[in-house]
Amino acid sequence: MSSSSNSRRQFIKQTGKAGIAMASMPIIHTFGGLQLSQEVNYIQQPLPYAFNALEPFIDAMTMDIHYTKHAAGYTKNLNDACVAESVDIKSKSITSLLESISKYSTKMRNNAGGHYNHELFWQLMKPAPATSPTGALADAINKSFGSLDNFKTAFSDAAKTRFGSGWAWLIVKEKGQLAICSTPNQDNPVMDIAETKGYPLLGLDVWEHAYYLKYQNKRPDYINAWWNLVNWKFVEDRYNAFKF
Ligand code: MN3
Repeated sequence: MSSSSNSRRQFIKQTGKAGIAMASMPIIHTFGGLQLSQEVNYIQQPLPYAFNALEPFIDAMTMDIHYTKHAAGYTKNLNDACVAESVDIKSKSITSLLESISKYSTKMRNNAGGHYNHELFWQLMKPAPATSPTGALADAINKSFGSLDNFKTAFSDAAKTRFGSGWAWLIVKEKGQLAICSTPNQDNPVMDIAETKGYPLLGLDVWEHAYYLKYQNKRPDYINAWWNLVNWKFVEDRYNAFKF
């Protein structure tokens, strides 16, 4: 698939041979004192499905441009900012960078967020997923929001009412409670400057670049369609990474 070879070329271009050895080493990421091993690093990973795999809900051209242009740009600019601002990406996890983002430039904030958010976004969608969560996550959603339908309505409202560009989130806070919030631009709840802080379980990109080709100004139609793609198993795995 072309996305895979593009990513490979980009990976080699960005990191060189030393980067390949580095990427094979496990990077431990922490959040709120917890160690999480499934986090993203500073390299754009291959898209886990074809550009057209999410049709009819998200069209192939949108996925192609979104992944190869917008998201790839955030990753490149993040790496440039890390060089300019002396961030050692071999030792500093992306999560810990986000947790201290107020110490860095606006370029770092926008692109560290853009990189992290998109790497997460690709993984939490898949073609024909299970239509609901199970296990501890299902219990937590029912306890926090009353029902899955109530949760989806509240999350959709957060996405619909985010003015301009941004993201809607389901997060888990340090003491384990779930919450819904939204952030502007490429900010996210991991950042120290976020109004509501937590570990993102689920995030929805409501920038126009995510939906305009197919849905134009109809953001609510995009949001309603997106629920057909949520990879609940992946969301559950993120939730279960917490040991309460
Ligand atoms: Mn986007």
